[in-house]
Amino acid sequence: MKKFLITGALGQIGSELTMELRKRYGNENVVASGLRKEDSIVVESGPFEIVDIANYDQVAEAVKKHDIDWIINLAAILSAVGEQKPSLAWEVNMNGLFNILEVAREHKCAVFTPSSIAAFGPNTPKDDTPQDTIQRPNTMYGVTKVAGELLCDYYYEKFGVDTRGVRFPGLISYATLPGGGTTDYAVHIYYDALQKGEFTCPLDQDTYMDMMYMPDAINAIIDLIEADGSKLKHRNAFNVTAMSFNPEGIFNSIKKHIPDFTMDYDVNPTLQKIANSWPNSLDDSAAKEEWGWNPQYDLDAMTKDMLEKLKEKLN
Ligand code: NAD
Ligand code: AKB
Repeated sequence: MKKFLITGALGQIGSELTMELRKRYGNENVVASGLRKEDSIVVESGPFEIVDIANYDQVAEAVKKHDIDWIINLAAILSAVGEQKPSLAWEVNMNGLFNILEVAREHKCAVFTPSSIAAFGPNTPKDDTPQDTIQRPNTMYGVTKVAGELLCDYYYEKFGVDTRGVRFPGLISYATLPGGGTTDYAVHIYYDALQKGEFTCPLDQDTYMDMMYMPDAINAIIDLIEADGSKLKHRNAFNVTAMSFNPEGIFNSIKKHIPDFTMDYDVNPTLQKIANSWPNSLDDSAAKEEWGWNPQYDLDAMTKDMLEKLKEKLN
């Protein structure tokens, strides 16, 4: 049985991935980790370690103690926070990733680490953005993501570390709030629709971005980890997407369930600049061809499920 170490396990993806992996591989085989212990089912349901990925020794200790086969590196600083704290973003996203890869090389672990649509930039083709294309991002988060893709490729080519990753779009979920990104509005809009009946959107109405519902993101990670490595050509940077919409699109989808819901705009220039530099929609054919990527949720299916689950959670 494989043993996993998940870094950043209390975050938006980690809190759900940990539970799904524990279901499939057994609680004892999935070690969650984070900067501190919190009241969470993730901490209570299986092994948990304090691991700051910027601290090489903490990463190495956790890997040795639990005899880890796979490190799933979800610890990161996201785009909006990264623009406020660029040196922290570099420290965690680059030096932290370097530590993960070094420990993986020494202890013969495989590594999954996600990239993002942020790895693209203003001169990347915006529509049907190809798998292999221009990547000149203009955010610190984007710089660390494109450099991270290259670093993971390097560790595979040079040292044979089995590195894998996807370029996630904005992820929408109800279990854990997002950690400070540009796509977060597409989560907050559901909370405000249910709790206030109105939402003020920080991005303008023409802003299209790729998005995905969390169950598809969790399946993407597990499917890629379980894929036959010999069939993978784009190991660390697979474009994956499930839908592309602008604020009007998600608003109209919610309005089908909450007819009185209203939305206005108060554009945040920092977020808008970031969003404008990202693609409108990705071409994810390489992921489909190389490991069978096949998302299940479109916008309306996601909205229906999000509203149902969030209503239960908020009651
Ligand atoms: P998140 O912000 O919700 O969670 C990240 C976690 O990392 C947090 O719990 C934070 O406390 C922790 N962390 C921060 N610094 C750390 C450090 N030095 N050591 C250990 N832990 C640290 O992020 P997420 O949304 O779960 O994202 C996980 C990964 O997926 C990141 O690499 C992110 O770039 C990528 N990604 C996420 C999205 C999305 O929409 N959520 C989209 C594209 C890519
Ligand atoms: C962000 O907005 O920073 C993230 C991402 C798309 O990487 N959600």
